[in-house]
Amino acid sequence: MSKTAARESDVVIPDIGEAEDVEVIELCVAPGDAVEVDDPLIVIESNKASMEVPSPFAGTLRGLKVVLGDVVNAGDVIAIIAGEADGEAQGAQDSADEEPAPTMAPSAETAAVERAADPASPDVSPAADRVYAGPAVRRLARELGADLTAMRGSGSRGRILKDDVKAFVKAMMTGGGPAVSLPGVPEIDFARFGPVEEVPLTRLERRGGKNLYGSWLNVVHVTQHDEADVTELEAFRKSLATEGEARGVKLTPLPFIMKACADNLREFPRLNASLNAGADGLILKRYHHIGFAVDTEDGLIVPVIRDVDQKGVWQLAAEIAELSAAARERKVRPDDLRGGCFTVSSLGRVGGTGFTPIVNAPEVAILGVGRLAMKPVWDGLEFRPRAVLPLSLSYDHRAINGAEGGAFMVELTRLLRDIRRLVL
Ligand code: CAO
Repeated sequence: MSKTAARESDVVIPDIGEAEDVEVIELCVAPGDAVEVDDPLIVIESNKASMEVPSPFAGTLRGLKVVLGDVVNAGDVIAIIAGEADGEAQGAQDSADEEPAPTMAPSAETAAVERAADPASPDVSPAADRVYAGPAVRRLARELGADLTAMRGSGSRGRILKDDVKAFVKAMMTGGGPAVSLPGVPEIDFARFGPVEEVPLTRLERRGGKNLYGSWLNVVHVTQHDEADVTELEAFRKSLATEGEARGVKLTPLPFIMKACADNLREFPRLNASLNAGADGLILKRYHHIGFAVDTEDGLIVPVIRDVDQKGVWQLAAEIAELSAAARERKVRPDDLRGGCFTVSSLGRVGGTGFTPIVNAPEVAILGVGRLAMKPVWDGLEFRPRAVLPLSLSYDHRAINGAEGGAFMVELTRLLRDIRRLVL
């Protein structure tokens, strides 16, 4: 076997001028990769500039001796390459046991490629650090506000080229995607810190997550909290328990809440609306279909009850029971999941005194219901035990201003305090 074939050589950081303690900001290759002479191995960055450290010879990368964030200096070993290296390789230090260790060629000849650091434009996100692109391409992407992690590179081994950035930006400009890039979240190998188990999300959870993410990014959320004194409502509801048994319908607070919401939406039509496509007008709906969140084994489903304002509480209770059973058995019809104007998300049976529900876009408002509790309430003369229901209204601030959101809540709590008002 020839010596050169079996040779393993260290690659070291070449002369980098006066720079010291520079950070490794990108790993361009992984162990097992075939590398050619001048292929970038890592990218390092000082206060003033960043540069690629190219491979001084061709071969197979045996391993990297640095990780992202490491601080390195000239002469530090960064990688081991096996293959076609010979004794004249520049920037390499032989590590094969039987070979003498050649010194590093100090390097005016280094092919390190510099780019100016741009203090006004902080560097790419941790996710972007993992993309395979050179400094010039990174700079171009930064200048154009393009997200390198969202691009596919057309260069060798998926390397992102300037043309890829330009094509990506062109696609964005012509409606192919979002006009701004979003910062990513660092990917972490949690197994480094302790035992972990990965479980897949269900299809329903993935779809729901996508909708929630869309709402989170597009809706200008405000959440307003209030409490309704439902002492009388609860007494009335409990008084109907025997009748409910006879009817085969279980009466929980939810149908009363939905009924009160529908009634209130008639008074506050801007909460029963959607923004138009240009977000410069409101589509007011003259119907009052209300969705309610159902917690199923596979994730959340939101069936919609039609014309809630025109139905009685018994009928609403029966439809809630029917639709939530269908949702849990995954038998709900697609039509029962469409057409909602407003959503109620009740965590009453679970607990909690308030939460910030995410608007079920393109609706503009959602009511979160907490667990009712007995509380001492001051009636002007003394504290009295009252059944108090926590409510949280989230809405799209582009469609609804705070005064209107507040007024909706005041009126809703008034209706729930005295549900006789629902017949007025
Ligand atoms: N405070 C206190 N108790 C409440 C309550 C409240 N706000 N709301 C309901 N309860 C009680 C009910 O009266 C019932 O009591 P009993 O068993 O003693 O009769 C019990 O909690 C269970 O009620 P339920 O859940 O069967 O019925 P519901 O009409 O309140 O709700 C449904 C139906 C489908 C909405 C509910 O089962 C559900 O899935 N909720 C979860 C929704 C969810 O996960 N939302 C979060 C989404 S993230 O935005």
